[in-house]
Amino acid sequence: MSMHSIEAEPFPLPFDEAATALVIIDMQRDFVLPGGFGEKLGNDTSLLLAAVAPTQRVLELARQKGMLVIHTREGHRPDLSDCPPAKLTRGGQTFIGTEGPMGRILVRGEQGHDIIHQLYPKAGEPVIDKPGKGSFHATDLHQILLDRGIKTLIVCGVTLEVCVHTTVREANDRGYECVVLSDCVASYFPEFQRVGLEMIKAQGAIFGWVSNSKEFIAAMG
Ligand code: C5J
Repeated sequence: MSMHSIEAEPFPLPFDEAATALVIIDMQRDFVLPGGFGEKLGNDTSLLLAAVAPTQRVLELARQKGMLVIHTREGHRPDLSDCPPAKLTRGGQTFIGTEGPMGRILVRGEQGHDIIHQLYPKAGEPVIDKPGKGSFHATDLHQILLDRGIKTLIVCGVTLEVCVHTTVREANDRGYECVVLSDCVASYFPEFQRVGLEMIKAQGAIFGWVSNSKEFIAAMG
């Protein structure tokens, strides 16, 4: 056991380093880089790029400390058989599976589906390929966390109000304590970023805690 306490809102959270995992959600080229799916939907990807450097610092420390690091990717089989038909035509347009500047959009194995080089997984770090927004739906994430005795999740990634929120809400229901690092998560919508963080920590940590990369690094000593 190696206990720490992180300054967080709504109150500091003690955590055992050996029972804590860093979860980095969907830092994929299609979402984060200009020319990907996110930009094709009309979004400003620079808002997401801002989360990369702080997440790199957190990732580097987690690796140094030998913490479990988990990466997720949203995407689908090349034949799209795991993609609900409704998801294909959201917003009245078809994006998923069509040819984009970085290969077929959100299709596994394509360049755009993979993780940006700055946060690229190292050998031995589990990569969870998920067809949904949440990281538990139709994946083996819960089993991996159970097997390692994980109790606390330090959460980074994009987008805050979609895949990060869905994951944290589900994780909270499964009994994990989640700390979302505010500078390591991002949304295409500044208002959603602000309100999304408020929602997590509301009502005495209704489904998690909010802190930041500096506090995580300080807590780890
Ligand atoms: C979205 C995600 N926003 N990773 N995916 O569609 O949040």
